[in-house]
Amino acid sequence: MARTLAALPKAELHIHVEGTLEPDLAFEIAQRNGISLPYRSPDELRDAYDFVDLQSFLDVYFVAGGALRTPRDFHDLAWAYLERAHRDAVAHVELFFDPQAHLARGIALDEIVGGLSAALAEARETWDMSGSLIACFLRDRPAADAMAVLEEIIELDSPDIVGVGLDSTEVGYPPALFRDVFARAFEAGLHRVSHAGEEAPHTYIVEALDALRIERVDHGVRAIDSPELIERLARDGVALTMCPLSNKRLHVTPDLRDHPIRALVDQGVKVTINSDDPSYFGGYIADNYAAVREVLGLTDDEAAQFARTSIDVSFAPPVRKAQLH
Ligand code: ES4
Ligand code: ZN
Repeated sequence: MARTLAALPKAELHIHVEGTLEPDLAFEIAQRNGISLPYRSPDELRDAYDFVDLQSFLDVYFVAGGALRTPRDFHDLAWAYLERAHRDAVAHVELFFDPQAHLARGIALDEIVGGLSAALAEARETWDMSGSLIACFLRDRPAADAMAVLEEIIELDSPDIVGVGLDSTEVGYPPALFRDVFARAFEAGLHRVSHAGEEAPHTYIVEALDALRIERVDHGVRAIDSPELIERLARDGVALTMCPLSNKRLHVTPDLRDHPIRALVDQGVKVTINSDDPSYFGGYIADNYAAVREVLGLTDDEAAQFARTSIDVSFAPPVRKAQLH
């Protein structure tokens, strides 16, 4: 029996928790914290979603994220996302968060992680949804700051934090700047991922593989420009966590018919479909699956293959993966 895309059990592996902050919740949280956002209403915030590139999005994303202060805020944010993801049959999630964005406002790491972890625990109890956290470093800030945060993460020793990532402004901040940070993360037994090849060329992907020893590439759109890299990704089974609606909104691939997802899959690359910052990009994970199905003319079997791949390339323990297959 054909199952709808929203009912396929799937993992979401490229999702920034701050990017799930819907305007109404941003205002509710700002109000209870006595913070005034530089927009008069949720609608006015929504009107600012007129992005021309990654930076114009990040500017709004960090301002709205400024409403978040307390463990309860982080809990409520993650919980709203998890409830929404459950409706799209997300059975496993690896939530990105940006500790530096919040530490800079005087919030402690254990307050951020405490709130997020409480929401993950509730999702586990309520729907048997598994989940973990990936702490992302802001690549446009000094590597020494990232290293200091990494030491705090290692010290905190949260069972929920399974890995580290690299995000924010890409062009001009090549992966190798973070070589030592990722070496330390490797040594501490943390998984490693990085945004690469979203706005910067395919060479950033190669550099992230070589210098950071990443296990998955977030976005990786520009891999399509290098046959050699495509072959390497396919051979080594390094997955790409792609986000078609994000790429459309940020003008990475303005016309989804030009998205490289199909060409990469056809050449043997493991590709997953994710929502990135769904509050900002006009769709949660099933909407991203639907967009891909529509432009690429996917069959139900092909759509189901994306969902299976997402579970396969997740960092869930093998016993959990076996349950989900
Ligand atoms: C992001 Cl789409 C994207 N790219 C890079 N960094 C990010 N942080 C949140 N969303
Ligand atoms: Zn992202």
